[in-house]
Amino acid sequence: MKLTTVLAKTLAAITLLFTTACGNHGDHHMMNAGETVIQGDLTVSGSWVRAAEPPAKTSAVYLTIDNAGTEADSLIAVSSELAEFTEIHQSLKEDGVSLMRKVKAIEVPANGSANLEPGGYHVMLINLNGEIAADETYSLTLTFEKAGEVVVKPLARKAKAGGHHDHH
Ligand SMILES: [Cu+2]
Repeated sequence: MKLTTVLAKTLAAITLLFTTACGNHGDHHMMNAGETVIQGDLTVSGSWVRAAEPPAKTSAVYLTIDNAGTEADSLIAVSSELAEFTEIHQSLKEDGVSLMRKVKAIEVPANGSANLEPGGYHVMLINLNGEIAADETYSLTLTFEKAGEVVVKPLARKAKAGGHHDHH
C-alpha cells in the first residue's frame, strides 16, 4: 500500500477518535472502546472486553474489523495474557436455547466487515488470570491469515444490565 494511503487512513482514524471522544460525555459511556488500529487493509475498531471479577472465570471481547482490500482475510487465532485459553466463538440459538460453539476462523470479506458483538461472534476468554476492571484497557493479539498479527487494546466495560445472557 502507498504511504499516502496509510497516512490518509491514519488521519481518518485520528479524526474519528477525536469525534468519538468529544461525543462521549454524559451517559454514552457504552460507546467507549479501545483505540482504532489500522494494519494494511484492515481497521479494527470498537474493541471492548466485558468487565469481570472473581469468581467469574470467563469473559468475552467484542470488536469490528473492516477490510478495505480487494481480497478477503480471516481472523484465525487470538491470544491474550488475560486468560489461560482464548478461543473464537459464535453464539447461536437452537430450539430457543442460547449456546455457543468454537469456530476455526471469522472471514472478513473484501470491501466488507466482520462484527464481533454480543449474541454473535466473540473472542472467548476462558480461565481468567485475574480481574478485568471496568475502564481499564487490556491487550489482545489478533492473528489474520493475510495481515498477520494485529495488537488491539480493548477497553473493559460492564455488560449492559438486562441485555446480556451469560452462556456459562
Ligand atoms: Cu463464547
